[in-house]
Amino acid sequence: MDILKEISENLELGDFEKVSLLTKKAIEEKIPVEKILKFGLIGGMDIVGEKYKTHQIFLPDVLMSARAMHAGMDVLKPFFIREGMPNSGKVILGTIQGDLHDIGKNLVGIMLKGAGFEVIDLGTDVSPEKFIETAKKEAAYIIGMSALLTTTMPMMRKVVELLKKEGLEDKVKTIIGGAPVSKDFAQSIGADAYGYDSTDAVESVRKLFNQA
Ligand code: B1M
Repeated sequence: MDILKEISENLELGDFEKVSLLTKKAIEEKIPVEKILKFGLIGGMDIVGEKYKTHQIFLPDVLMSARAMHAGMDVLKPFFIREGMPNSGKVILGTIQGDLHDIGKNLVGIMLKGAGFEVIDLGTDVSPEKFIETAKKEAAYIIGMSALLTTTMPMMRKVVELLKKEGLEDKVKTIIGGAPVSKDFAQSIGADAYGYDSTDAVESVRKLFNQA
Protein backbone atom coordinates (compact mmCIF):
# COMPACT_ATOMS: atom_id res chain seq x y z
CA MET A 1 0.00 0.00 0.00
CA ASP A 2 1.08 3.59 -0.66
CA ILE A 3 2.88 4.76 2.50
CA LEU A 4 0.99 8.08 2.60
CA LYS A 5 -2.29 6.16 2.54
CA GLU A 6 -0.95 3.96 5.36
CA ILE A 7 -0.13 7.05 7.43
CA SER A 8 -3.58 8.46 6.78
CA GLU A 9 -5.32 5.19 7.70
CA ASN A 10 -3.33 4.72 10.90
CA LEU A 11 -4.03 8.32 11.86
CA GLU A 12 -7.72 7.56 11.42
CA LEU A 13 -7.27 4.55 13.71
CA GLY A 14 -5.44 6.71 16.24
CA ASP A 15 -2.36 4.45 16.23
CA PHE A 16 0.24 7.06 17.17
CA GLU A 17 3.15 4.60 17.29
CA LYS A 18 2.50 3.41 13.75
CA VAL A 19 1.99 6.97 12.50
CA SER A 20 5.33 7.95 14.02
CA LEU A 21 7.13 4.93 12.52
CA LEU A 22 5.53 5.32 9.09
CA THR A 23 6.33 9.05 9.00
CA LYS A 24 9.99 8.20 9.72
CA LYS A 25 9.86 5.53 7.00
CA ALA A 26 8.38 7.98 4.49
CA ILE A 27 11.25 10.38 5.21
CA GLU A 28 13.76 7.55 4.68
CA GLU A 29 12.03 6.87 1.36
CA LYS A 30 12.79 10.51 0.45
CA ILE A 31 9.14 11.54 0.13
CA PRO A 32 9.07 15.36 0.44
CA VAL A 33 8.00 16.38 3.97
CA GLU A 34 5.36 18.77 2.58
CA LYS A 35 3.77 15.80 0.79
CA ILE A 36 3.86 13.63 3.93
CA LEU A 37 2.16 16.42 5.87
CA LYS A 38 -0.45 17.24 3.25
CA PHE A 39 -1.47 13.80 2.02
CA GLY A 40 -0.56 11.59 5.00
CA LEU A 41 -1.28 13.57 8.16
CA ILE A 42 -3.66 16.38 7.11
CA GLY A 43 -5.35 14.03 4.62
CA GLY A 44 -6.06 11.58 7.45
CA MET A 45 -7.31 14.31 9.76
CA ASP A 46 -9.72 15.58 7.07
CA ILE A 47 -11.29 12.12 6.87
CA VAL A 48 -11.53 12.01 10.67
CA GLY A 49 -13.34 15.37 10.63
CA GLU A 50 -15.77 14.16 7.98
CA LYS A 51 -16.50 10.90 9.85
CA TYR A 52 -17.02 12.80 13.10
CA LYS A 53 -19.43 15.15 11.41
CA THR A 54 -21.48 12.28 10.05
CA HIS A 55 -21.44 10.46 13.44
CA GLN A 56 -19.45 7.50 12.13
CA ILE A 57 -16.90 8.09 14.91
CA PHE A 58 -17.03 9.91 18.25
CA LEU A 59 -15.00 12.37 20.31
CA PRO A 60 -12.62 9.83 21.95
CA ASP A 61 -11.73 8.59 18.44
CA VAL A 62 -10.95 12.15 17.35
CA LEU A 63 -8.75 12.59 20.43
CA MET A 64 -6.79 9.46 19.55
CA SER A 65 -6.34 10.72 15.98
CA ALA A 66 -5.18 14.10 17.29
CA ARG A 67 -2.57 12.31 19.39
CA ALA A 68 -1.41 10.41 16.30
CA MET A 69 -1.30 13.68 14.32
CA HIS A 70 0.97 15.21 16.98
CA ALA A 71 3.23 12.12 16.85
CA GLY A 72 3.64 12.54 13.10
CA MET A 73 4.20 16.29 13.38
CA ASP A 74 6.92 15.70 15.99
CA VAL A 75 8.81 13.63 13.42
CA LEU A 76 8.43 16.28 10.71
CA LYS A 77 9.14 19.32 12.90
CA PRO A 78 12.98 19.33 12.56
CA PHE A 79 12.65 19.38 8.78
CA PHE A 80 10.60 22.56 8.86
CA ILE A 81 12.67 24.34 11.47
CA ARG A 82 16.03 25.32 10.09
CA GLU A 83 18.34 26.10 12.97
CA GLY A 84 20.42 29.23 13.11
CA MET A 85 18.14 31.39 11.00
CA PRO A 86 18.11 35.03 11.97
CA ASN A 87 14.99 36.25 13.72
CA SER A 88 12.99 38.49 11.50
CA GLY A 89 10.39 39.49 14.06
CA LYS A 90 8.23 38.45 16.95
CA VAL A 91 4.81 36.85 16.54
CA ILE A 92 2.45 36.15 19.43
CA LEU A 93 0.45 33.05 18.52
CA GLY A 94 -2.50 31.33 20.15
CA THR A 95 -5.89 29.70 19.78
CA ILE A 96 -8.65 32.08 20.77
CA GLN A 97 -10.59 31.89 24.03
CA GLY A 98 -13.00 28.98 24.35
CA ASP A 99 -11.20 26.94 21.70
CA LEU A 100 -8.93 24.00 22.47
CA HIS A 101 -7.94 23.01 18.92
CA ASP A 102 -4.19 23.41 18.52
CA ILE A 103 -2.99 21.20 15.68
CA GLY A 104 -3.32 23.85 12.95
CA LYS A 105 -2.00 26.59 15.23
CA ASN A 106 1.04 24.44 16.07
CA LEU A 107 1.65 23.86 12.39
CA VAL A 108 1.54 27.59 11.70
CA GLY A 109 4.02 28.08 14.60
CA ILE A 110 6.41 25.47 13.19
CA MET A 111 6.35 27.07 9.72
CA LEU A 112 6.82 30.58 11.10
CA LYS A 113 9.80 29.44 13.15
CA GLY A 114 11.13 27.69 10.05
CA ALA A 115 10.88 30.99 8.19
CA GLY A 116 12.98 32.67 10.89
CA PHE A 117 10.32 34.41 12.96
CA GLU A 118 10.39 34.33 16.75
CA VAL A 119 7.15 32.74 17.90
CA ILE A 120 5.72 33.14 21.38
CA ASP A 121 3.04 30.47 21.60
CA LEU A 122 0.41 31.16 24.26
CA GLY A 123 -1.31 27.82 23.67
CA THR A 124 -5.06 27.41 23.52
CA ASP A 125 -8.06 29.16 25.11
CA VAL A 126 -6.24 32.51 25.07
CA SER A 127 -8.22 35.55 26.21
CA PRO A 128 -8.09 38.80 24.18
CA GLU A 129 -6.51 40.53 27.18
CA LYS A 130 -3.72 37.93 27.36
CA PHE A 131 -2.90 38.38 23.64
CA ILE A 132 -2.59 42.13 24.06
CA GLU A 133 -0.79 42.07 27.39
CA THR A 134 1.84 39.71 25.91
CA ALA A 135 2.21 41.71 22.70
CA LYS A 136 2.89 44.81 24.79
CA LYS A 137 5.29 43.04 27.16
CA GLU A 138 7.24 41.45 24.31
CA ALA A 139 7.01 44.49 22.01
CA ALA A 140 5.75 42.12 19.31
CA TYR A 141 4.55 43.45 15.97
CA ILE A 142 2.13 40.63 15.20
CA ILE A 143 -0.66 38.76 16.98
CA GLY A 144 -1.70 35.53 15.23
CA MET A 145 -4.98 33.92 16.21
CA SER A 146 -6.43 30.55 15.33
CA ALA A 147 -10.07 29.44 15.67
CA LEU A 148 -11.63 26.12 14.69
CA LEU A 149 -15.11 26.70 16.01
CA THR A 150 -17.77 28.96 14.58
CA THR A 151 -18.66 29.79 18.18
CA THR A 152 -15.16 31.07 19.04
CA MET A 153 -14.45 33.01 15.83
CA PRO A 154 -16.29 36.15 17.05
CA MET A 155 -13.89 36.42 20.00
CA MET A 156 -11.15 37.39 17.53
CA ARG A 157 -12.99 40.63 16.86
CA LYS A 158 -12.51 41.55 20.51
CA VAL A 159 -8.72 41.46 20.13
CA VAL A 160 -8.89 43.85 17.16
CA GLU A 161 -11.28 46.14 19.07
CA LEU A 162 -9.11 46.14 22.20
CA LEU A 163 -6.04 47.03 20.14
CA LYS A 164 -7.94 50.00 18.71
CA LYS A 165 -9.21 51.00 22.14
CA GLU A 166 -5.64 51.08 23.42
CA GLY A 167 -4.44 53.01 20.33
CA LEU A 168 -2.16 50.15 19.33
CA GLU A 169 -3.53 49.37 15.87
CA ASP A 170 -0.47 50.83 14.11
CA LYS A 171 2.01 49.17 16.45
CA VAL A 172 0.50 45.67 16.51
CA LYS A 173 -0.93 43.91 13.45
CA THR A 174 -3.27 40.92 13.49
CA ILE A 175 -3.51 37.79 11.38
CA ILE A 176 -6.22 35.18 11.76
CA GLY A 177 -6.84 31.69 10.43
CA GLY A 178 -8.50 28.34 11.04
CA ALA A 179 -10.94 26.13 9.14
CA PRO A 180 -14.12 28.22 9.58
CA VAL A 181 -12.30 31.54 9.13
CA SER A 182 -12.25 33.30 5.73
CA LYS A 183 -10.70 36.34 4.13
CA ASP A 184 -14.10 38.05 4.18
CA PHE A 185 -14.47 37.36 7.89
CA ALA A 186 -10.97 38.73 8.53
CA GLN A 187 -11.89 41.93 6.67
CA SER A 188 -15.22 42.22 8.46
CA ILE A 189 -13.58 42.24 11.90
CA GLY A 190 -10.76 44.56 10.81
CA ALA A 191 -7.94 42.00 11.07
CA ASP A 192 -4.86 42.99 9.07
CA ALA A 193 -4.32 39.63 7.40
CA TYR A 194 -5.73 36.16 6.84
CA GLY A 195 -3.88 32.87 6.42
CA TYR A 196 -5.59 30.08 4.51
CA ASP A 197 -3.03 27.50 5.63
CA SER A 198 0.38 27.46 7.28
CA THR A 199 2.25 28.37 4.08
CA ASP A 200 -0.12 31.24 3.36
CA ALA A 201 0.20 32.37 7.00
CA VAL A 202 3.99 32.68 6.60
CA GLU A 203 3.52 34.69 3.39
CA SER A 204 1.01 37.02 5.05
CA VAL A 205 3.21 37.53 8.13
CA ARG A 206 6.15 38.29 5.87
CA LYS A 207 4.05 40.88 3.99
CA LEU A 208 2.98 42.54 7.26
CA PHE A 209 6.60 42.84 8.38
CA ASN A 210 7.63 44.21 4.98
CA GLN A 211 4.93 46.89 5.24
CA ALA A 212 6.07 47.87 8.76
CO1 B1M B 1 -13.11 19.42 17.10
N1 B1M B 1 -14.37 20.27 15.88
N2 B1M B 1 -14.32 19.78 18.60
N3 B1M B 1 -11.80 18.47 18.16
N4 B1M B 1 -12.26 18.95 15.49
C1 B1M B 1 -13.94 20.45 14.48
C2 B1M B 1 -13.30 21.81 14.27
C3 B1M B 1 -15.33 20.28 13.69
C4 B1M B 1 -15.38 21.01 12.33
C5 B1M B 1 -15.65 18.78 13.56
C6 B1M B 1 -16.92 18.50 12.79
O1 B1M B 1 -17.99 18.68 13.29
N5 B1M B 1 -16.76 18.06 11.54
C7 B1M B 1 -16.32 20.88 14.74
C8 B1M B 1 -16.58 22.40 14.65
C9 B1M B 1 -17.92 22.73 14.07
C10 B1M B 1 -18.17 24.17 14.04
O2 B1M B 1 -17.70 24.98 14.79
N6 B1M B 1 -18.97 24.56 13.08
C11 B1M B 1 -15.65 20.50 16.05
C12 B1M B 1 -16.32 20.41 17.31
C13 B1M B 1 -17.82 20.64 17.27
C14 B1M B 1 -15.66 20.14 18.52
C15 B1M B 1 -16.24 20.09 19.92
C16 B1M B 1 -17.25 21.20 20.26
C17 B1M B 1 -16.87 18.69 20.10
C18 B1M B 1 -17.63 18.46 21.40
O3 B1M B 1 -17.11 18.64 22.46
N7 B1M B 1 -18.87 18.10 21.21
C19 B1M B 1 -14.98 20.17 20.81
C20 B1M B 1 -14.62 21.63 21.15
C21 B1M B 1 -13.60 21.74 22.23
C22 B1M B 1 -13.12 23.15 22.36
O4 B1M B 1 -12.28 23.58 21.58
N8 B1M B 1 -13.66 23.89 23.29
C23 B1M B 1 -13.95 19.58 19.89
C24 B1M B 1 -12.83 18.90 20.35
C25 B1M B 1 -11.85 18.35 19.52
C26 B1M B 1 -10.72 17.47 20.03
C27 B1M B 1 -10.15 17.92 21.39
C28 B1M B 1 -11.22 16.07 20.14
C29 B1M B 1 -9.71 17.56 18.83
C30 B1M B 1 -8.67 18.71 18.96
C31 B1M B 1 -7.34 18.19 19.40
C32 B1M B 1 -6.28 19.25 19.30
O5 B1M B 1 -6.35 20.20 18.52
N9 B1M B 1 -5.26 19.07 20.13
C33 B1M B 1 -10.63 17.94 17.66
C34 B1M B 1 -10.29 17.80 16.29
C35 B1M B 1 -8.98 17.10 16.00
C36 B1M B 1 -11.11 18.28 15.23
C37 B1M B 1 -10.97 18.08 13.71
C38 B1M B 1 -11.39 16.66 13.41
C39 B1M B 1 -9.61 18.33 13.10
C40 B1M B 1 -8.98 19.70 13.37
C41 B1M B 1 -7.55 19.68 12.93
O6 B1M B 1 -6.66 19.54 13.74
N10 B1M B 1 -7.30 19.73 11.58
C42 B1M B 1 -11.99 19.17 13.14
C43 B1M B 1 -12.60 18.82 11.80
C44 B1M B 1 -11.87 19.47 10.65
O7 B1M B 1 -11.36 20.57 10.75
N11 B1M B 1 -11.85 18.80 9.54
C45 B1M B 1 -12.83 19.45 14.33
C46 B1M B 1 -5.97 19.61 11.01
C47 B1M B 1 -5.27 20.99 11.03
C48 B1M B 1 -3.89 20.86 10.38
O8 B1M B 1 -6.05 21.89 10.25
O9 B1M B 1 -6.74 23.23 12.30
O10 B1M B 1 -7.79 23.67 10.02
P1 B1M B 1 -6.61 23.28 10.83
O11 B1M B 1 -5.43 24.30 10.54
C49 B1M B 1 -5.03 24.65 9.20
C50 B1M B 1 -5.74 25.91 8.68
O12 B1M B 1 -7.03 26.10 9.18
C51 B1M B 1 -4.78 27.02 8.96
O13 B1M B 1 -3.51 26.40 8.83
C52 B1M B 1 -3.57 25.05 9.31
C53 B1M B 1 -2.64 24.22 8.46
O14 B1M B 1 -3.03 24.16 7.13
N12 B1M B 1 -4.78 27.72 10.24
C54 B1M B 1 -4.26 28.98 10.32
C55 B1M B 1 -5.14 27.34 11.47
N13 B1M B 1 -4.88 28.29 12.36
C56 B1M B 1 -4.33 29.32 11.69
C57 B1M B 1 -3.86 30.56 12.12
C58 B1M B 1 -3.34 31.43 11.16
C59 B1M B 1 -3.31 31.09 9.81
C60 B1M B 1 -3.75 29.86 9.37
O15 B1M B 1 -2.84 32.64 11.47
C61 B1M B 1 -2.51 32.92 12.81
